[in-house]
Amino acid sequence: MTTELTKSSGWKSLESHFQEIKNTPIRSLFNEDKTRGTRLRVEDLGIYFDYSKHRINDKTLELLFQLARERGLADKIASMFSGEKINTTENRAVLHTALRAPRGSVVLVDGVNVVPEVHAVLERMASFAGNIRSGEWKGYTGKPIRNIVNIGIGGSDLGPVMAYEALKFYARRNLTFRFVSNIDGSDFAEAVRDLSPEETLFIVSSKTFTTIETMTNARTARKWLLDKLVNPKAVASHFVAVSTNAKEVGNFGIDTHNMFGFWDWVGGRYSMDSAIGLSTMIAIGPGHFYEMLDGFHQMDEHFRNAPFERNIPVIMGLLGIWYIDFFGAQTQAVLPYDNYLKRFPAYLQQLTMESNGKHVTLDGELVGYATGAVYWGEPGTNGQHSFYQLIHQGTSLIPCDFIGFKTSLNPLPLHQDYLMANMIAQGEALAFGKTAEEVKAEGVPDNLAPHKVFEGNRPSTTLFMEKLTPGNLGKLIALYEQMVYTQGVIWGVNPFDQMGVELGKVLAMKIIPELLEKEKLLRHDSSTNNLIGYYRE
Ligand code: G6Q
Repeated sequence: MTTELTKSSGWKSLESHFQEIKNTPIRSLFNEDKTRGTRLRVEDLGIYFDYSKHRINDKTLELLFQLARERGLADKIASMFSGEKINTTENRAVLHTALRAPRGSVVLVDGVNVVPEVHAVLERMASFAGNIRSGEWKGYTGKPIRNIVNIGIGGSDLGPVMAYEALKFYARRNLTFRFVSNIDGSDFAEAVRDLSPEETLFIVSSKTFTTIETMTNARTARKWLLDKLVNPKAVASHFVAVSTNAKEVGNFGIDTHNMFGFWDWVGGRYSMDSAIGLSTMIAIGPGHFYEMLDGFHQMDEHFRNAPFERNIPVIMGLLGIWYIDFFGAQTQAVLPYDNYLKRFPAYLQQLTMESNGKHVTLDGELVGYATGAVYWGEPGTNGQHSFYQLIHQGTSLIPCDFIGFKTSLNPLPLHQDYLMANMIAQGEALAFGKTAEEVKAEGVPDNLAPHKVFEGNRPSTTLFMEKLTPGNLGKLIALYEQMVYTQGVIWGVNPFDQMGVELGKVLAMKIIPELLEKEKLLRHDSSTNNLIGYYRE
C-alpha cells in the first residue's frame, strides 16, 4: 500500500487540522467572519463561484493549496497541456485541450503541431453540418435529411446526448435527433420507430469502431435502411462515421470520405468537443459549436494560468479531496437548476467516476486512501421533492454543487424567480439548518421538534452564470474535466485509462457462444452456469 501521499507533510497537516475543524459548524464560520460570503468566492469568466458554504477556514485552504504544491500540480498541469504522455498505462498524450485550441496556436505531439489537423476536421464537420442543415445533402432517394441518429456508447454517446439536451434551445427544430447506445434492441427499435429511412442519417460514433454495442446497432441500422431502400449504394448517403479507425470504418462499408477523424490522445469521455460532437454541431450549427469550444478554451486557460487561490477547478478539486479523504464522504451531488442540464449529472458520472475510480497509483501501488466519489444528481427543483430529504436530514455527508443561471432561456412570468429562489434557499438551509430552539420558537410541540430539526453544516458550492449559452456550457464541462485532473494528480492515479470498461468489453464475449449453444460445456461457477442454463431454456 502506497503511503507517499499520506506521508506527505501537506497530508499530515490536513489530518491534524481536520481534528481541529471537523466539528465546527458552518454557522459559526459565518458568524466569526462577516465577509466570508464575499471572500470565499471567485468571479471569473462570467462564473460566480461561491465556495463559502464549506466546512473550511483559511487554514484549510492554505493546507489544501500546500498539498497541491507538494504534489506538483502546477507542473502536472503544464505536462498535460504540453502533450507529455501522462496517460502512462496507455502511453498516450492527453490533449482534449488541443480540441479547443484556437486556430494558429501550437500544440505538439511527437514534434507535430496537431492544431491544424484539429481545425481541418472542424472545417469538414462545419461544411457537412451546413449541408445537412440547408437540405443540400440528400438521402438516396433525393429527399433531404430530417432525422439524425447518433449510434455510440459511453464517451461516444453521453457527451452528444448531454450537449443536445443542454443546447436544445439553440437547435434546429425541424431536425429530429435520436441517440442509440444500448445493445438492448429496444433502444434502436424505439429510436427509429417513427422515422422514415429515406430521411434518416446515421452517425456511427466509435473511437475504436469495434465496440460490440455500437457495431451491432450500426449493422441493425444498415439492415433497417436497406429493408426499405434495397440498394447497398444507399448506405453512402445515410451513414457517416466518427472514428480513429479508418480501416474498420471501410470494412463496415462506410466511405472513408464520410468519416470524421480524431486521435488517440482524445479519451472517449473527453471527446464531446471532437468530431464525436458532430450531432451537436448539426443541431446547433457551426457558429454555436465554435462558441462552445471557445468556452472550453477559456476555462483551460484559467486552469493553466490562474493562481491556485483563484483557480476554480483547482479549488473544486481540492474541496472534493477534503470531503472524500478527511470527512469520509462517498458521494457528490450535482444539482443543476436548469432543466436543459438534465443529462449533465449522467455525463459527469462517466467523466468523474471512470477517470478517478482507481485503486492503484500511476506506479501500480495500491492507494491507501479513498479516491473518486460517486457522482449523481437530478435537476432542481425536481430533486427537492424526492432525494433532498436525505441530503438535509440523512446520516451521510453529501457535498452538493448547485448550478444556476440568472436569465432563463424561456422567461415565463415568475418561473425563473421561483427556480432561483429555490436554489439559493437550498444552499442556505443545508449550511445553516434549523436549531431545536428555532423549531421550538415556531411553536412546534416537543414530541415533533426532533423531527423538524435540521443540523445544517452540509456543504455546498454554487456556480452561478448569466445564461445557459454554448460558451457557458463549454466552460462548465471544462471546469469539471480540470477538476477531475486536479484530483487525479493529488491521488496520484491515472484519470485517463479505463481498464474496468475494457474488462466489460471482453467478459460478455465469452458467454455469447454459450448462450447461443455454440459452446455447450459450461465451466463457470454454479450460479453463472445456472443463469446461462435458465436463459437457454
Ligand atoms: C471512455 C471510455 C468508454 C468508451 C466507450 C465507447 O472514456 O473509454 O466509455 O467511450 O466504450 O468506445 P468507442 O468509442 O471505441 O466505441
